Amino acid sequence: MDRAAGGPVQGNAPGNYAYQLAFDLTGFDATTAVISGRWSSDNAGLEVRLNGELTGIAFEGNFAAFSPDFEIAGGFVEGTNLLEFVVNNAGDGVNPTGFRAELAGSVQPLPPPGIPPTIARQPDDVVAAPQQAVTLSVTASGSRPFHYQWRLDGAPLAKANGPVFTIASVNANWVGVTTCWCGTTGAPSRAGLRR
Ligand SMILES: [Ca+2]
Repeated sequence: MDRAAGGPVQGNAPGNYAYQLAFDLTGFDATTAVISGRWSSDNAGLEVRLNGELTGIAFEGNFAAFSPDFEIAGGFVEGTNLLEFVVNNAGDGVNPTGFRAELAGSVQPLPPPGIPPTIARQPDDVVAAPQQAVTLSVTASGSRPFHYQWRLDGAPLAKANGPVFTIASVNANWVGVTTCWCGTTGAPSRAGLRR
């Protein structure tokens, strides 16, 4: 790691490195997964990504000391997940880099068969301007598999069969949806989920 007397500088080229951890949540309820931990790196810890999405976690990089504790409590999927720590190795030439992390995780097993699906997390209320993009989402719980159907004033919408529904450009035709999601707490469940 250090320059040997008269020898070459050892280490790695400058640039960004992604330290990857893959794990399989098959058989587990990914909506209940949580990873907590702390990390440090040489040099700056630029970002932490879960399944390609930024988590908002970064650390300035001080290899002698760990970051404050962080927690990732969303963004997990059933099946294979990929957690990535992106570390920059600074400088103009080859020099040492490093990464260290302490992680702990928890997840609940999938429910047994026979538990009817319910919406565990309702869509957030949305107030949108014309031509704005709107994304609505629900989190379901209960036995798998889930079958989703988003509806507008009771009428099923085409190609709206997942937990996330995006309207690319809101116009007057979507007022029913807007009304629905801005309504009382119980209203959104009308439109969410069927089995
Ligand atoms: Ca370095």
